[in-house]
Amino acid sequence: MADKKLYFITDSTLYERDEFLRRVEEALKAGVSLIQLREKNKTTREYIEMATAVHDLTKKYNVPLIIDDRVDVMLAVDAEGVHLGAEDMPLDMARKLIGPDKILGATTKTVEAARAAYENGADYLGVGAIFPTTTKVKTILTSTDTLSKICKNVPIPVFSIGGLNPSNLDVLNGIDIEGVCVVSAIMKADSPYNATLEMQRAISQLN
Ligand code: TZP
Ligand code: MG
Repeated sequence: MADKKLYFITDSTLYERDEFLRRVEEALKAGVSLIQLREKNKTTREYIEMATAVHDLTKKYNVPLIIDDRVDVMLAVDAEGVHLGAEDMPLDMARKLIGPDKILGATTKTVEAARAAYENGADYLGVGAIFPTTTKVKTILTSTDTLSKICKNVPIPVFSIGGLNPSNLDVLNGIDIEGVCVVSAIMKADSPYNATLEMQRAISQLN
């Protein structure tokens, strides 16, 4: 099986702009597979400005940039995809707006929601939170049993998320995930570069 992927989701609230961008670039240098820009408190203008700056970096490293929540921001900066949850634009509408080639991600917490997301055009799923998280998010815990059932019942890639770090990834052993999403494990690390390498090492040991 191909190596599982590391999907880095950002949180810019923790740092000044330059330090935030420096950390994002460290994660890119260390080889994250995907980046999601996740902004909850910015105006549309600010979201677009940050997305443009992050997209300049991700293009340099040839890593797809996914925009959280906002189809309009994703289209405005021509990012590679958008990630939508249950309170965001319905997936079928988003698919119509973004066309067939952009990446459409969806958050799901049940097998039924996962099937529906697939049928409505999602290209991949985020499933969690697997563990409690310190990142600001409205979420509930999702068991590894549900994660495993979702992987077996949808034909698209599934990423696990929520409180994951190199020391607890072993709960994912034997589950057919595409990869792992993290915010804190990279974003809050002393060295995002080293933290990315450590996550990759832990991911590579999953079976
Ligand atoms: N969705 C479910 S948990 C979560 C999101 C966006 C946050 C994950 O952050 P962390 O810091 O990796 O626990
Ligand atoms: Mg959302």
